[in-house]
Amino acid sequence: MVSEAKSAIISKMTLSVGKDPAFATDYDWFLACALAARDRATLRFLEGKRVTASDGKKRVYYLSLEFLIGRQLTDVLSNLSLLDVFRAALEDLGVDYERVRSAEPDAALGNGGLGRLAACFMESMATLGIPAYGYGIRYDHGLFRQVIYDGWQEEYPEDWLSFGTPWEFLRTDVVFNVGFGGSVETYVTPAGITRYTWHPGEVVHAVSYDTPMVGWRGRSVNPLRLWSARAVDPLRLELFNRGDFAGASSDQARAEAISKFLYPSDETPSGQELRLRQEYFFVSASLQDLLSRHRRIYGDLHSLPERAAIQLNDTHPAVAIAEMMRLLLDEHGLPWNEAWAITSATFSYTNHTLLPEALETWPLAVFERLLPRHLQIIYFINNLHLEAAKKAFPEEPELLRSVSIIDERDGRKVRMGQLAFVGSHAINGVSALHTDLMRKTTFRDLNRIYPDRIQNKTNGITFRRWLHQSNPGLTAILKEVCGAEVVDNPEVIERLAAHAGDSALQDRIRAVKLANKTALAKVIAERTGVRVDPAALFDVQIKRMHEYKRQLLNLLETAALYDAIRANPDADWTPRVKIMAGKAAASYVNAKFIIKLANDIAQVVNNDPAVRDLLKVVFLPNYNVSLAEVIIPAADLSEQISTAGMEASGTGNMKLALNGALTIGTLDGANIEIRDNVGNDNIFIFGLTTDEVSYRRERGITAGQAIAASPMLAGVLNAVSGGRFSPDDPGRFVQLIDGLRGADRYMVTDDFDSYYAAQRRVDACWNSGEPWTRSAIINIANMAWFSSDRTIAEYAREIWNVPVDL
Ligand code: 26Q
Repeated sequence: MVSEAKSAIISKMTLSVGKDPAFATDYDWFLACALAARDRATLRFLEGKRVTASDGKKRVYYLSLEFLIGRQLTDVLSNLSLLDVFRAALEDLGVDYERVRSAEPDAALGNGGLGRLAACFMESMATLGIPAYGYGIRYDHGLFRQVIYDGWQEEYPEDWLSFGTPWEFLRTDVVFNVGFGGSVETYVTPAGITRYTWHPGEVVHAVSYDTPMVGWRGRSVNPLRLWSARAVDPLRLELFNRGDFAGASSDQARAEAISKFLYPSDETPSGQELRLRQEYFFVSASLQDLLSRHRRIYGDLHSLPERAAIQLNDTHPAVAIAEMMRLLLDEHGLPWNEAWAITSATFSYTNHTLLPEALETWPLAVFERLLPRHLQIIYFINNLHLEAAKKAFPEEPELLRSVSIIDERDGRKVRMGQLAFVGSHAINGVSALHTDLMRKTTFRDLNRIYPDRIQNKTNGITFRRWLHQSNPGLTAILKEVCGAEVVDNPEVIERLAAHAGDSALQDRIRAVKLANKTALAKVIAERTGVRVDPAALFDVQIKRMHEYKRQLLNLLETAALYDAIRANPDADWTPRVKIMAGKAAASYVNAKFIIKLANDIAQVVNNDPAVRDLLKVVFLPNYNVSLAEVIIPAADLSEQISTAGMEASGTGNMKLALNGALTIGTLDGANIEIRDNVGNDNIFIFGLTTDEVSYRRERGITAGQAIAASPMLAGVLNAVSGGRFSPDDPGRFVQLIDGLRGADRYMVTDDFDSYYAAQRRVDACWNSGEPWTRSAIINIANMAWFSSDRTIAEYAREIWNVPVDL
C-alpha cells in the first residue's frame, strides 16, 4: 500500500506537475498528492454513477450560492482510508505531511454558517450513499482575506484559483447558454393556447467544473458541480480590427464578471444587479443540466418529482421556481397546471434567517430588466396563490398583503422568501426555536394557508472533519473508551458519560486539550506576537462579526473584568485568554468598529503589567475554515451569546461542544438543543429569553433602565466611550456606545449583568478543576445527535423521500 502510494505520488510529481522530486516545493508535493488522491476518488465516483443510473435512484440536487469547503487533502485521504498510507509514503520520501497539507489554499467559496453547512451536507450525503449533486458558482475569488492593520480590518482579494486547483475536472461537454434581458414574444397557437417565447438580449455560457465529494470510507463519491461564466464570443473582431482593443473584449469582461467574486456580506443582501445575475446564472445552468439528465434517463418530465429533489439553500437560488416553470412551459410545452405540480413537488426550501433586513427582495424594475419572462411567471404564480388565499381567508385583506410574493409597500419588490415558500412542498428551519419562530413571525400567515409545509431540521456538522481530522488526540481517547466503531457510529460516544468522573480519563482529556492549546498558542504568537499561557482558560468567540452576535457584549465584559482585576489584583482570578476571530462585511461600519475595539482593548490589557497573566486578549486575523480547525480543539469556553431569537441555529456552537468546550450562551438557536442534550448543569445559560426580548421590543423598553440599574455597566460604557482604550483618539467609540445608550437594538445592555454573572460562574467552575473536566466530558458524550449524518437522514426521509440506512 505504502509503496503503491509512493509510486503514485512520484509519478504525479514527474508527469503531471512536471518536477523532479529533488526540487519539489511543499506546494508541488501537495499537487502530486491531491492528483493521486483524486484518481482514487474518481474511480469510486465512476463506479457509483453506473449504479445510480441503472437503479433509477432518486437524486438530490443541493442548490447553494456558497460552499465553504476549506482544505480538501486530509478530508479526501481520510475518507478514502488513505491518510496513514500517504503520510508514511511521504515520510519515506523525506517529506513532512503537515507541511504538504498546509500548502493547500482554503476553498473559501462561502461567507460563514450557511456555506459551511452546505459543505458538511455534501460530505454527509456522500457518506450516507445518497446520490447528490451540489450546484454552485466557481468564484475566481472567494471570501476576501482579512488583514488587521493598526487594529482595523482591511480587505484583500482572495486568490485560491490563481494557480488552478487539482481537485476539479473541467467538463467541456457540459456547457449551457444562460440568457439575460431582452423581450418576451406572445403568440396564440392554432389550438388557441397562448404561448410565450423569451428572446434574451444577452447570452452567457455556463461552463461546468466537477469536484469529487468523498463520503466516509469511500461509501460514495458525489460531484460538486460549479459553474464558471464565459462570453459566447470572447472577442468582437470588428472592434479589434479597428484597434478598439478594450471595446473588443468588453463583452467578455461583462460576462465573466458573473463568476468573478463571492458577495462578501452575510445576512444583509446588497440588492446589486450583479448578484441577481449570479443567482440566475447558476440556477438556469443547473436546472438545464438536471432536466437534460432526467430526460436522457427517463424520457418524460412528469416523473421528475419521483426521481429528483431540489433543495434551495436559503432564497438565494429561489428564482429557480420561476426558471423551472419557464423551462417546462416555454421550452417543453407543458400546460401550467402540470408544470406547477412538477415544480412544487420537486422543490423544497431551507430558511436560515428571520432578520428583516436579511430577507431577500428585488426591486421590480431590476427584476424586469434582467428577467422579463420570469417576472411574468411570478405574477401569474402570485395571482393563483392570492386567489387561493382569498378563498381560504375571505375576511382578511391584511393576510393577502403579508403572503403576497410582491411587496406593494415603498417601491414594489419581489419577495424571494414568499416565492420559495409558495413554490415548495416543504420549508424548513434550522433549529427547533428558529422553526417555531418561522411559524409565529415571518411565515405566520403562509403557515396558516399551508399548515403542513414548515418542518424543523436542526443543523449538524460532519464529525469526520470537526472531530476525527481536527482533533486526533480526542478521537484516540474516544476509540479506546467507546470502541473503535465510534468513527462509524457517533452514538457510541455516549459511552463516555459513564466515565465522566473517572480521574484517569479526566487526566487524559485534560492532556489532549493542553496539547491542542499549546498548538494554538504557537499560532497566536506567530500571527499576533502575543504570548499566552496554555494553562489559562481559553475563551473563544469565532464567527462573522455582526451586531446580533454581540461580540460587543463580550468586549464590554472584558473591559469590566480588566477593571475588576486592576481594582483587586490579589483576588482568586481565573487566568483567561479571550480569543476572538471573524470577518466583517466590508461595508458594515459598526462591525468594523467592534474589530477595532477588540484590538484596542487587546493593546491596553496585554501591555498592562498590573494584570500579569490573568487576562490576555487576542484578535486572530483572517478567520477561515483552516484556522477554525486549530482553534476549536483548543477551546475551553464557547461564546454563543446572540440576542435570543436572532441566531437561526449556529453550528460553531456544535463544533466547540463536541471538542469539549463548555458553552456560555443565550437560549437561542441550537444552543437550546445543546442544553437539552448536555443538561442544565453542564452549560452556562444567561440572558433574556425570546419572549422577554419581544416583550421589551413591543413596549419600546430601551437601555436607560439597564444602565441606571448597573453601576458596572454604566462605568464600562463610560470608559469605552471616554477613550480609555483609545487614548490616541478618545472619541473613536462614542458613536458605537451611543448606539447602546439609545436604541440598543440587540439588547446588549439588558443582558450585561446576567452575562457578567455567568462569566463569574465560569470562573468558579474552572477553579474547581475536576467538575469542569467532568462537564466537558459530558458535553462530548452527548453531542452525537448533532452529526450532520443525522440531519441529512432527516432531510432524506421527511423532505426528499430518498431511502437511507442510518
Ligand atoms: C444575500 C443576498 C445578497 C448578498 C448576500 C446574501 C447573503 C449571503 C450569505 C445572505 C446571507 C448569507 C448567510 C447566512 C448565514 O450564514 N446564516 C447562518 O446559517 C447557518 C446555517 O444554517 C446558521 O447556523 C446561522 O445561525 C445563520 O446565521
